[in-house]
Amino acid sequence: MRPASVFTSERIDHLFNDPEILNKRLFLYWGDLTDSSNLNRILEKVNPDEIYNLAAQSHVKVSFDIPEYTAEVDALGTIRFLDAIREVGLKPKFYQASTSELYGKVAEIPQDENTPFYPRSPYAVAKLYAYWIVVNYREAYNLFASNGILFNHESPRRGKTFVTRKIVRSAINIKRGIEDKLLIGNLNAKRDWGYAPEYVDAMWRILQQDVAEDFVIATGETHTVREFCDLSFKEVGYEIIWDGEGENEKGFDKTSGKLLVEVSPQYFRPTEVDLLIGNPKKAKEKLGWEPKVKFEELVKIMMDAELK
Ligand code: F7E
Repeated sequence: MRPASVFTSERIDHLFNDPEILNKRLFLYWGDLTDSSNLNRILEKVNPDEIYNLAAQSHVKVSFDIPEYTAEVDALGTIRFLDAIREVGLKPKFYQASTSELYGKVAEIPQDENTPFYPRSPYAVAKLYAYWIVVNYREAYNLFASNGILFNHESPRRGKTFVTRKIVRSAINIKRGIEDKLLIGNLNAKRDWGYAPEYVDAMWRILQQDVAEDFVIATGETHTVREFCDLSFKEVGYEIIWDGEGENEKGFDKTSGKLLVEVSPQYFRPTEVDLLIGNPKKAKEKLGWEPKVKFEELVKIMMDAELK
C-alpha cells in the first residue's frame, strides 16, 4: 500500500474488513515504486513465488500533466522492482502490466504480439520502457518475467475518471436528477473493452506457463465511446439522438429533448489513440483463455453495480 494521509483502501475494503482474510491470507505492506530500499526489504521479508506489477500512474490524460512522475513510477519503478529481485537473489515469477496503449498510432488492425509499437502519450512511452526492460531482464538474467499486453479492462471498480465508469455514473446521476449533463471528450475513440476479472485470470495463467512469454489479452471487438454512452443511457431509459460534430456534438434524449451529453475539449488528449482492437489468438492457444463477457454485457454489469 502506498503511504498516504488518507484512506486509499476502498477497493479492497471487503477483504480488509474480513478478519478471516486480513493477516491470515492477505498481508499488506507499505511501499512505493519510487523507493528502492523498501522494495528490497519487502522482497526479502515476503520471498514471493509470483509478483504482479500492476502499480502505475495509469491515467493516460493525466500523464500529459505529470510526465516525469509517470516515467518515474511506470518506467523506472519497473526496473527498480526487477533489479531488487536480482539483488536479493530471489527467483519469483514476474508479471508486468503492459498495455494496448503501446500500439498507439496503430501499425495494423487488429493488434497482436508482433505488431510494432507507436506510443502516443507519456504514459505509453513509460510503459514502452517497462515492456522492454522486462524482455531484457528475461534474456539477460534468465528471470521468469512476462508482459501481459492487456487491452482496456473494466469493472465496477474502475476509477471514476476513466471513461466507462464516468459514463455509467453520469447516466445514473442524470436519471436521478443529481447531475445536469455528461461532459465528455472524444466520442469517436474506439476501444477493445473487456471485463477485468477475466483479465486477472489471464494474468495468473501467464505466470503458470513453463516458459515466460508475452501475451495480448483482448476481446477482439471494438466500440466507440459514443456506443458506450448509447448503451449506458439506454439502461436507465434514455435513447440518445446525436447532433453536430466534433467539439459541437451533443446527445439529446429522444423523448423529452433533454440535453444529456456534451463534448468538452478539456477532455481531449494532445495526441489520441484512435482505434484499438486486439487479437487474443495466442492467449487462446497457449493459455486456454477466452473472454466470455463482451461489450453489451460489460455495460450491463457496470450499470447494475452502479445502480446498487
Ligand atoms: O479513455 C476517451 C479517451 O481514460 C478511453 C487505462 O487503464 O486503458 C486505459 O487507458 C478513451 C480514450 O482509458 C473521455 O480519449 C472520451 O480514447 O477510459 P480511458 P485509456 O486512455 O484507453 C489502457 C489499456 C491503459 O493501459 C490505461 O492505464 O475514451 N474519452 N471522453 C475519455 N476518457 C476519459 N478518461 N474521460 C473522458 O471524459
